[in-house]
Amino acid sequence: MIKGVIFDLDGVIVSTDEYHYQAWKQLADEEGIEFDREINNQLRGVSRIESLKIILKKSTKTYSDEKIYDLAERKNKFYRVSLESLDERELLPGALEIITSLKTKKIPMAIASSSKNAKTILKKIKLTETFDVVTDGTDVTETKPDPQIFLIAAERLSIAPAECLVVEDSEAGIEAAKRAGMKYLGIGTINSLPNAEYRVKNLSEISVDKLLSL
Ligand code: B16
Ligand code: MG
Repeated sequence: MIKGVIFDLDGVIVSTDEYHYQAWKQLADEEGIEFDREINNQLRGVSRIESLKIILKKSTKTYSDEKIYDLAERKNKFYRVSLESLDERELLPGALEIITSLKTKKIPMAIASSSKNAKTILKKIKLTETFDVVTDGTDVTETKPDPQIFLIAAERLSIAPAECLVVEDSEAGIEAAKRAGMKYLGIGTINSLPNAEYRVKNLSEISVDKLLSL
């Protein structure tokens, strides 16, 4: 029985995934590194530094740790500029309705996002007070597909992993949910989430009762 729901943020609740793409694209273009949407798909749910390491595989240059850190900072600056204009209009279809229904049913909810910008994003979309627990990239030492972030969220909710449902748009996140021993719902397509048995295109395609019976 599902007693708590753990939401990923980017790509599930809010469409900041496109902002990440644009920021990485700007960095890659400036550095002369090949980068496209297919490579971008591998970055979903993955931490900033790990994302950069995936991008740099396309470069012939060798980068020092210091340079890697500088590049990651530069990308984050581009990304944070686009976050300035973020508001509720960027909420993804069905997200607010599902969150509101779960709140009405008094189901505890958490955010488990790899992003170190998660709290800024929640403020921008006016959902800071909505979640019982917010776990983000500042709380973890391991990135998805490691289950750490979901296990911390469950512990903070005081709910056993087997009684938690994860809602995720990334392959890394689905893998992390499986490794955490949690139920999951994938947000995406057969192409973006080939390994998600339970999947919808967005949250407008599922009722709260169906979600809780997965
Ligand atoms: P930041 P999520 C993830 O958020 C994004 O999907 C991923 O593309 C990004 O690299 C990661 O956050 C780190 O974000 O650079 O803001 O710390 O999907 O786990 O909510
Ligand atoms: Mg995501």
